[in-house]
Amino acid sequence: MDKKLMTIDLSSRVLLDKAEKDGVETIYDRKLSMKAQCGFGLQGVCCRNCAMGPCRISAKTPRGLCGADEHTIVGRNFARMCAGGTAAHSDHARDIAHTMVLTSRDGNYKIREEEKLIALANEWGVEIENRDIYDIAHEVANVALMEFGKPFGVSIFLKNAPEKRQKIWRDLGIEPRAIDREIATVMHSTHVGCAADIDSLINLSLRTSMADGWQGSMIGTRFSDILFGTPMPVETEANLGVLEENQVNIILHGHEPSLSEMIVLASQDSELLALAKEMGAEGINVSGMCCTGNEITMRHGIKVAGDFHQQELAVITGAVEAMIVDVQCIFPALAKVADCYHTKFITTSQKAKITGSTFMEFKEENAYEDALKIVKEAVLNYKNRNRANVLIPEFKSKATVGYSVDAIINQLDKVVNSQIDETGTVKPLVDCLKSGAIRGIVGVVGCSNARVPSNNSHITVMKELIKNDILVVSTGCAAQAAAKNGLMDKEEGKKMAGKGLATVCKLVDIPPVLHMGSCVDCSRILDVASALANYTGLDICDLPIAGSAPEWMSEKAVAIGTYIVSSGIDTYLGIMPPVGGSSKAVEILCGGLKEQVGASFTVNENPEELAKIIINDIEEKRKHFEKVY
Ligand code: NFS
Repeated sequence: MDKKLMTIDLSSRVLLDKAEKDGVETIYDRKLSMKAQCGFGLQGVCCRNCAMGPCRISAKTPRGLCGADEHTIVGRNFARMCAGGTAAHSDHARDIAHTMVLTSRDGNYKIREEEKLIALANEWGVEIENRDIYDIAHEVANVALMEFGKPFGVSIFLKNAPEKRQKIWRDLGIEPRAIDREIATVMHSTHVGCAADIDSLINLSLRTSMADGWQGSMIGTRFSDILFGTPMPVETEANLGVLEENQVNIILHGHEPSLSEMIVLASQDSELLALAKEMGAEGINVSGMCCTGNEITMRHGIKVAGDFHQQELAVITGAVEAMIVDVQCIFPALAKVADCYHTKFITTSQKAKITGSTFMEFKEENAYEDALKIVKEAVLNYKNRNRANVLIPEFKSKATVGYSVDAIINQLDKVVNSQIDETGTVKPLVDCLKSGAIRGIVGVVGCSNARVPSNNSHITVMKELIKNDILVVSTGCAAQAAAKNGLMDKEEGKKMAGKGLATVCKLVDIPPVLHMGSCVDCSRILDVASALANYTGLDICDLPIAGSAPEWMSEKAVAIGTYIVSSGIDTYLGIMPPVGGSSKAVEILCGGLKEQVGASFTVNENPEELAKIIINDIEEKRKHFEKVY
């Protein structure tokens, strides 16, 4: 297979040629040499949960040594994926909550959104009268930290959901209690000799994933906004063409804004800028990758260098002085690629040390100093760049990003006659849905997966949806694919949208695909869905909305998909999860759940077909919506 057909991204294609010339291996080479993948693993019927195994289920061996059948094994593996994803998102949130504990008037981290903090304090019953804002912040952080291990009660956020939804969760027993507890329960229940009932294993998977969406991720997003600012529309550019020929290029890759915010700040330090000049550079150019890229582009318009599949290619440009990472979605392969160029691959977190990288620990307690040291390392490295071996592809696209829920409501207010109607609500959006100008809203989210050509499914699905007047909201690497392909450019994007959606985009002044942030910010999508449901008095499952992850790959994505479905939003996957070995698991996830939570999964690996199914289902949902509202 021609390697260049494994991605539709033009920058990536240029750099794959360069990689070949430079003799550097990338994910695409590894994918080609991997050839056939393990069928048992793909089907989810391999159990490694005890050392009598691994046991693999086949027609000849229908049970593992303990007697576990394919349903039990698939169910256990699925539950563990949900727990892994929930752990990653929530541990990120925990770090942000700890960062809030460190805030002070003269410290590294400050409260940027006092109003948002006060609102949360009120929601949580934290005393605000006659108190210093930082005292309030610390107490609010403590309440959030208790969500990880509180011994009694359920997630503090559930009450924001429509009441009908809350009742469904209560009746099914999937209200998440404490985040760590749900993860521990799944690890316990999937230990040898515990749960061996597919219904119960899926029920546990739902509850754990709910601890991600309706607990951990909500803390992550709310606290990041309070600490670093609520995103508002801002212009940016996306793709590897954002690297600068004559500047120190720093790429921030990973997830937590506590590091990336400090690096952005440090890169503006006057002494470091002077040092960059001394090294012969015109300045310091910071850009982002993966979800850290999303966090900083949403809040500051920092340019997006690329997505998950472009991390090695960024180094292969030969123009990157430092790739600075914290946690999650970082290829260990970066160490070897960086070795072939002058790039410093700098790991910063004890949670994600990588052999062959330069480890420079970033501690929130010492944040700015640590960030200065790291940026200095990059600046000093500029002189080592081999100018003869630099290739920065020219491709980049304009994008408007920064659509937090607050930002969306602000935009909607533009069409409200404030003398007659209330501002600050989702009413205009409901009116658009009701009139049919917008047929529905779909969250297209998630990763890039080398099982399909990079970005192709994302772009195919999104283009099809907007052409059919469906507004798309996006997070994660899907959002980066959209940004790179002009779908978040207000002018270019509108041309690709159907008439109804294009008109709305013009009136409200938005692109047809809205960047809502990182994967943790899928919690913003839950907030929009709840706001629409609460405004209309309907349950979330009654609205013409859907979720889709056309190229998902991570455990985090499994947890997201599962909490989105649990929230009553049908979810459409472009990659089959490893559950195919259990007919019962497939039946429940892709059917039975509908009766329980009002939504289920649909899988189709052909993106054109996937888009068609979503559009048809949205139209079906509209029939019901038009009747009940
Ligand atoms: Ni989400 Fe972000 Fe990208 Fe996938 Fe990775 S960066 S948390 S997991 S690959 S979208």
